[in-house]
Amino acid sequence: MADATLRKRNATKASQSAASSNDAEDVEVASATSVTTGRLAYLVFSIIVAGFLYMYPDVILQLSEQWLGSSYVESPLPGAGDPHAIDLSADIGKRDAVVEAFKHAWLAYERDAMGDDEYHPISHKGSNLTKAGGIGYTVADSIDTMLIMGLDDEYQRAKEWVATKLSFDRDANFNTFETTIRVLGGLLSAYHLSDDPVFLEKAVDLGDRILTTFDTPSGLPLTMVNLGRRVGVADPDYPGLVSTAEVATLQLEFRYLTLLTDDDIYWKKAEKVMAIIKAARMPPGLATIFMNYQEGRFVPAAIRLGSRGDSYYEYLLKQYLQTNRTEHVYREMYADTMDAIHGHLIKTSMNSHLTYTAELIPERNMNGELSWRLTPKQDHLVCFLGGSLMLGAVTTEALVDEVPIPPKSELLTSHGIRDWKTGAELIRTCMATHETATGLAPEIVHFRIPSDGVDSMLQGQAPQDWYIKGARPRQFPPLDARYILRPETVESLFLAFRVTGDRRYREWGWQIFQAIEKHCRIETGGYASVVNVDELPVRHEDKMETFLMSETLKYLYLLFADASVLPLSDYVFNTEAHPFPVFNPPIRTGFS
Ligand code: DMJ
Repeated sequence: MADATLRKRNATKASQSAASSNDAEDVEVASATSVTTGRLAYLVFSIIVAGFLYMYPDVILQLSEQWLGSSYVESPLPGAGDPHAIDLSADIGKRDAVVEAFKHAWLAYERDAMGDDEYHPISHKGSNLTKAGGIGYTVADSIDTMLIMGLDDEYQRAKEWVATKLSFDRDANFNTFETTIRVLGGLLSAYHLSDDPVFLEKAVDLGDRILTTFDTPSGLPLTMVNLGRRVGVADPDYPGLVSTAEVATLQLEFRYLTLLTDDDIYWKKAEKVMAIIKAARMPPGLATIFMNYQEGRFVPAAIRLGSRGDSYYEYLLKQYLQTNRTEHVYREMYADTMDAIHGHLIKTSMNSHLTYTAELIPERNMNGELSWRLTPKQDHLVCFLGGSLMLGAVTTEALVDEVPIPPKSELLTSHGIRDWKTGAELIRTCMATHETATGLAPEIVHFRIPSDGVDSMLQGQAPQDWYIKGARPRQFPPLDARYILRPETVESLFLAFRVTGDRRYREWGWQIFQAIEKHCRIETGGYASVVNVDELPVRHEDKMETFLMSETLKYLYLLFADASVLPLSDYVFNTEAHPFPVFNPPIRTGFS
């Protein structure tokens, strides 16, 4: 109504001025015509430019970058450090301290439990995953770290064990995903780094046994494999289901196996999973953590970057990088996914504005209608994402082939800048979760939201930004309070350091290393998990996870090593930190 009145008043005013001067009107009409023509041309031009910008923003940015050249004002990326102070050379003292830690872990294992799947450093014992005997879970997972660190004596003994004792002829059920990422991945990396055929022989034997898990109506692999009987086995705890991360984190390993054997069966089975996921996706980019393996579709379940989701996201990027950025389908899937994550899951905490990823939990009302509840919970597992986003920004969203170190914002697309910022902020958040009594981060944190009730529960002692759910003074700590020697934060620090050269990431990595040394190191040998990161003196759990030697100490070593060791331009790391070389695909690949 107000608008109509206003328009009417303007029209009256215009007709009044027109009636008062006809000569002037002609002139004005003539000039109005030329103004109208000019405006129309301008409008059409603007629409074309806007349309082009909308469709090809990166081309425009690239052209302007080339045109403006070095005179273009460089804007620094947050978290990229000072471009004049980068130093990618080794910090020898710290690097060697990590080697010493690795030896402390390995030699204790070798002394007490050589060949057993797992190690218990307090009781000085080993154990196997099943009664049928070990499958080299710890040995295979550790060999490439020895090769990278130059520990030749340890390597020779481990290789001898693989050559003479390792057998997969075990009539028992093993987790498909864990066996692939730790044992198959470890053997493949060991083969690449040593060129010793024994590792490839064992890898092919294991790969062939795992291949049987893909024999399902959809092609999604089953959760377990009976290695001795060569048959896939469904998970009785989740009938009809497989977890998304588990089926979508076998691809780097199986594709590399095809490259090494010239047998494309491994590639095809692994790629089929990705095609199923692409076709089955819910709103673009979103994936729940469970799929139905009969029908190859997602089922209502949590959506998160943490457990059962994490490495699905990691491998989207890494599949694109593994084949030298030639398979654009993965770049597109990755881009959709990062958009969805930013649209639905990235949040900031109430007080210090820490960036974190929330989870979406499905709920049904009385009428069976589905809705999604946002939960401010973040697993430590999510801490891989910070470094991964920064790496993704400078590879999938780069406007030039090789982005310099540190990158300039002008060389990234707007999505690249977004991902970079989120990545750098997520690392800051993961470091904030290390602000505990031990300096170690808990397994799971919750971020504060107004309705969490924590203020009244902890009367006056409520934390500002995050807390460990269920932790109460003088009570047995919840599982969320543990630190089990996980690598994800140091993995991100390694990636962030490699793409920035900013020594702050090394300083943070050193802090974490020192906390591990202080609270997890067992004097008689090995390292143990901590039951509560907020309790001093610490209580240990008698277990040294295999990923301490394959991931945590490897990433720490690489963080302090010269950046020419396993450069990110030539290598992708599987989710257990086993490096595979980047290659051009040997067969026609990709799906749409
Ligand atoms: C590792 O086995 C792998 O990194 C996996 O993707 C997630 N969990 C552990 C380490 O925390």
